[in-house]
Amino acid sequence: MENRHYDASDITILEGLDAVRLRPGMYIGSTGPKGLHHILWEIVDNAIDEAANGFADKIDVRIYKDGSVSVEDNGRGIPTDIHPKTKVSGVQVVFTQLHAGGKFDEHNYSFSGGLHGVGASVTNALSKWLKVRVMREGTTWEMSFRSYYDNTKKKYIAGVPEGPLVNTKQRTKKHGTFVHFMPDEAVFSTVEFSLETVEHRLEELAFLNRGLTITLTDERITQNEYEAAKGDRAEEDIQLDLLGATQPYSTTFRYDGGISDFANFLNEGKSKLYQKPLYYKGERDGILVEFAIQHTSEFTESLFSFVNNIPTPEGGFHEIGFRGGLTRMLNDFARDNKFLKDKDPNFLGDDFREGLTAVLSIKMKNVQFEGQTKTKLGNPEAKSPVESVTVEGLKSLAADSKFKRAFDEIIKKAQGAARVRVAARQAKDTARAKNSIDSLMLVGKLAACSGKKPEQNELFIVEGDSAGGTAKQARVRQFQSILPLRGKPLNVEKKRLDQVLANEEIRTIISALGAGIGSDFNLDKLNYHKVIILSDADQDGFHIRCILLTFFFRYMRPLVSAGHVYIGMPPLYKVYKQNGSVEEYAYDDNELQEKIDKVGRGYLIQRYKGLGEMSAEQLWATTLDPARRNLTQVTLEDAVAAENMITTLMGDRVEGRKEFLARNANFNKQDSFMERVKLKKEDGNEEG
Ligand code: 28G
Repeated sequence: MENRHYDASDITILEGLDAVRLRPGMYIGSTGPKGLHHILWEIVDNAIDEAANGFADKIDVRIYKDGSVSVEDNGRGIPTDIHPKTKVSGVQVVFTQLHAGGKFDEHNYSFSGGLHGVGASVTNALSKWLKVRVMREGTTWEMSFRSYYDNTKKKYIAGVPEGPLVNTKQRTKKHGTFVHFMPDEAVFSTVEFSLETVEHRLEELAFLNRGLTITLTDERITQNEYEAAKGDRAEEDIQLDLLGATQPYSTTFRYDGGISDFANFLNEGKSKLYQKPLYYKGERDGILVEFAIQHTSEFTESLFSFVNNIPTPEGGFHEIGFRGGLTRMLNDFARDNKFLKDKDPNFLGDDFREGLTAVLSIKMKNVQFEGQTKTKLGNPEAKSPVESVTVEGLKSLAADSKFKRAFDEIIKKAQGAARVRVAARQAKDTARAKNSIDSLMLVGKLAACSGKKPEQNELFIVEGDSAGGTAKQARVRQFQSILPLRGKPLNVEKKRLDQVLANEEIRTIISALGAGIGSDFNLDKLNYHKVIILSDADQDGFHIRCILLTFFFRYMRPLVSAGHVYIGMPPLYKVYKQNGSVEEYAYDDNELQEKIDKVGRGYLIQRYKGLGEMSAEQLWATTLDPARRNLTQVTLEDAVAAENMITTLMGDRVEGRKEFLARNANFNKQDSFMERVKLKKEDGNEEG
């Protein structure tokens, strides 16, 4: 290899880089794909710092066909003058001195920690070559570095300048820094940058640095190839796109809403309790705290936290402070606004975090990362400032009339969560207190099967005591359980869902299923792998079905998503001959004509107004017998549709309700709403 070092005195400086080369893992964690990307993040971090300090607003990242990568910013450009102490240029210092990157002058906000911020010199040390171009004061400066095996010394020499920083005299109006490097394949197990990883991280950085424009270009693939691989554009369209066939894949990220946009992005496609995320930025004891929160109608909490732009999925003291602040402020708010009466206990933090999507980004010095993957903030001093800023921020937001509704929605959601929590505990207590009269009563209603294999067991939830009684006679005891629901216990129009939860039959369902409820719901404990709703084909039956689906959707969602819920379809008509020689069942009006034709002359029709009118034999033949029945598996979308029904039906919007009832007035048609939302047939029950 060529070894035209321009100055022997550099060798002392370079010894640091040789150490990096000798033990890369000490500086970048590993020499696998993570380490490879790490040397890119080092360079990107420097560009981000320049932007965070207000000197750059654009960063371009490019992956080349040969596998090299470049980063360019439009900042001030790394200083080119000779450093009086070291007698070399600022550029050379940045790329050859360990820890020269990241933390420059005292005045700016520059934070780093852990393996991050080890500096651009580490990237240089682990690259085959690295080229820098600085555009400053109207001219262009260049310098390049190289790593090679020294045959006489029998070792690698890392990041050696190929010459001093030179002014190319190339005049330019641009300003900024351009760094282009080739990861050394002798160091890394793979030198192939992952477009997905790079793209994901750059988008994250664009969210975290509001207003910053970040572009990514990957010359290894064309625009068309990318889109074909993603599959979000029609194949024909892609083929016709001539420009896209030649242009390298390129994308631009810029979020003027910063982490508020991030929260919105994370909630895309979900139903939100309020549209504009609650955003605040503040500072306490030298710690910058920024958060954006938005609640959805879902149940899971997702908190995305960052320290100095580094994700902290393992959490840490900043998250503890944030959660504490959220709980404290919202409980205060609930009490001040009479959502909580004097005698009421506080909400739990969990109640406020149901359906919460939050982005928390803090900046602080001397970070200590801990945990399995070193992504947990270990600085205890971060907790209290984050908590204070969170409380102060939420207070100021709540005082703003624009956000009043959002806070009300949050509290209402917490009330729901608290009710479920209490109901879940009650259900648990009920299950535990096996001998209590209460539980005996609950069990009394349930005609439980004798078999003990949940995979084989079926629970029929049957509308009405009389149909329930028939079903008990008709069932196969070994694997079919019957739970009758009283005629009108679920007056769903009048009752809010929380009241429904207090309902005895619902509690019976919870204890019969045995898998808990809400966040405690555990599919592994489920007693029945088929939960079959059997209701009449009239308005009441329709309501009961909706409320049950809504209940399952809200409080036992995994039950629905795992496909355990079914709708049993009793027939609407029996077509038969007086002498009993033929009997055919029709499940809708079309089928009725078919069956009439089939039975032929002298047919009679019986129309079933409800399940209660069927005999045990008929119910068995049409609805219970696995070989003959007509079961429809409920999908998550069906449950969503059912929930929408309930919200429309039970909400204050009378027009919505009228409209809905008008549209669905034809209850003869078994499935006026189920028809619109595609239902999957039970396995092995192919009849359409
Ligand atoms: C494009 C890829 C990565 C950078 C700057 C700008 C300055 C700077 C960077 O200073 C401090 C002082 C001398 C070594 C600072 C410019 C003050 C005034 C800067 C980057 C340390 C480094 N004017 N932009 N470093 N020196 N962008 N982008 O790396 O001793 S690094």
